[in-house]
Amino acid sequence: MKLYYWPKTRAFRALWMLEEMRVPYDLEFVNIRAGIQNEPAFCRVNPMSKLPALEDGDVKVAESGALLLYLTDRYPETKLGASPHDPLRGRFLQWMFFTGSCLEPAMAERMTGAQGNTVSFGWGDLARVERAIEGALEEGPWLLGEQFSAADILAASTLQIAFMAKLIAPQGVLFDYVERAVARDGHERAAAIDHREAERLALRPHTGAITPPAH
Ligand SMILES: N[C@@H](CCC(=O)N[C@@H](CS)C(=O)NCC(=O)O)C(=O)O
Repeated sequence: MKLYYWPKTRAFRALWMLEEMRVPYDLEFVNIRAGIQNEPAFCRVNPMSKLPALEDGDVKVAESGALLLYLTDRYPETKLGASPHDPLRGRFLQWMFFTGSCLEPAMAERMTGAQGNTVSFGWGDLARVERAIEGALEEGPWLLGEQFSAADILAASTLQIAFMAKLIAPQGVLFDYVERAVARDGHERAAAIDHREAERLALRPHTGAITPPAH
């Protein structure tokens, strides 16, 4: 299994997921600063020319929510999802879609300072998005209650960016949630890899499509 990756990008979500699952994978480095994502070879993997993307045998999947969902179905024994017969499946799918369709656009809107129409815009606004996540966290430490899932990887890694970008004040239920998530071993392993590769690639910023990882 091959993860198309570049450090300090949304590919971190997939890296975190793979480290939580502890399944074998290879990193395929796509230098988005050098425009390698626009080369035809990578466009065949993701027509949007964006990271992350995954290749698993004949399967190609991009869009971080879809990619993480693919992995939960592929490796159900890692228990980072909810199977179609699990009563949590509905809520699981809801939160898997939530980051890309509500949290991220609401953050982007807040970043631009634009005043949106909260009724017709699918994400409402950032305050509504925050309330929705806070409400879910009343039931337990994670979005599905006691069970940590891929949906938490998507939401927590994105909220972390919201705190760093000062879009949300770093306090309260959401901040505690992110702190819990990033304290997990899987996150620590992924963060160490991301940091190592960022350092290594900063030394050679004009590398090409494929850069072997450091061993
Ligand atoms: N909706 C996509 C967004 C992915 C995305 O925007 N990735 C950025 C890096 S954080 C990227 O690859 N940008 C390269 C480009 O747009 O050319 C997802 O969730 O996977």
